[in-house]
Amino acid sequence: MKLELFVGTTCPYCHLVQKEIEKQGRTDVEICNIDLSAENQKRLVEVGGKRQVPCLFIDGSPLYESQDIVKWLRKNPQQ
Ligand SMILES: N[C@@H](CCC(=O)N[C@@H](CS)C(=O)NCC(=O)O)C(=O)O
Repeated sequence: MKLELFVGTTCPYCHLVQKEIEKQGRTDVEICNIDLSAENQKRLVEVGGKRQVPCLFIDGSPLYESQDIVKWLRKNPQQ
């Protein structure tokens, strides 16, 4: 399963999700920063339909909302 987390550098909701990833010790989530890459920002808007971060792409399907992302990460631990 391919996991990509779109984040912003100063976004507190993103930091919360990234903390959960650290806490779980996950190495299967690629971080895509939209402030550092115009390409990441373009892909987020094209696929997700909005520029809001955080957004987790699960095999290319976007999941918005930090609490929903944390819930999903807890339900789907790294294999
Ligand atoms: N309820 C959302 C709030 C996310 C949010 O407000 N993100 C801000 C950055 S801190 C954002 O992306 N704002 C730009 C936008 O919504 O287009 C969550 O918990 O994920």
